[in-house]
Amino acid sequence: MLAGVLAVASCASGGGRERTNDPIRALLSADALLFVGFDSDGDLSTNTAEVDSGIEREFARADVNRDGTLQPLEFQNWSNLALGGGQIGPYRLDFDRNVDNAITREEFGVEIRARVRDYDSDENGALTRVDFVRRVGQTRDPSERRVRPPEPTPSR
Ligand SMILES: [Ca+2]
Ligand SMILES: [Ca+2]
Ligand SMILES: [Ca+2]
Repeated sequence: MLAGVLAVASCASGGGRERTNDPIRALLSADALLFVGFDSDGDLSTNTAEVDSGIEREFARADVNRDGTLQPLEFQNWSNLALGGGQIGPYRLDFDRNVDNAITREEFGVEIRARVRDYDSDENGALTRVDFVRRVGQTRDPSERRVRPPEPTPSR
C-alpha cells in the first residue's frame, strides 16, 4: 500500500498539479514544525520535558490577553506564527475539545501531548526526525482523500 501511495505521488508531481491539494500531500500537519521548535537544547530530539516547557511557552505566546484561554483570534494569530498559517492544521477545533470557542491551557496541552504520542512510533517519549519522516510516509490513500470535497477558497 505504501508503494502505491508513493507511485501515485510521483505520478502527480511529474504530470502537473491540477489538483490544488497535491502540493501538500506529503505534509498532513504543521505540528512537526512545532515539535522541532520544542527542541530547546538542540540535540535534534524533543523529549517529554521539552514538550512540557514547549506547551507552556507556546500557550503563553498565544494567550496575548493573559486570561488563560485562547479565543479564536488568538489561536489564529498564533497559528500564523507557529504553524505557518491555518492551511494544513492542526486546526482550532482539534484543540477546542468541548467546542466552546475557547481553548484552555488544559485542552492545549492534551491535544499537543496526544499528537506527540501519535508521532512517537517507538514510544520512548522522545521525538526524533525519523519519527516525522516515517509519519509522512503514512499518508492516507489518495483515493480516500478524494472523497472529501476541496476546501472552499477564502474570499478575503
Ligand atoms: Ca532536545
Ligand atoms: Ca486569551
Ligand atoms: Ca474549549
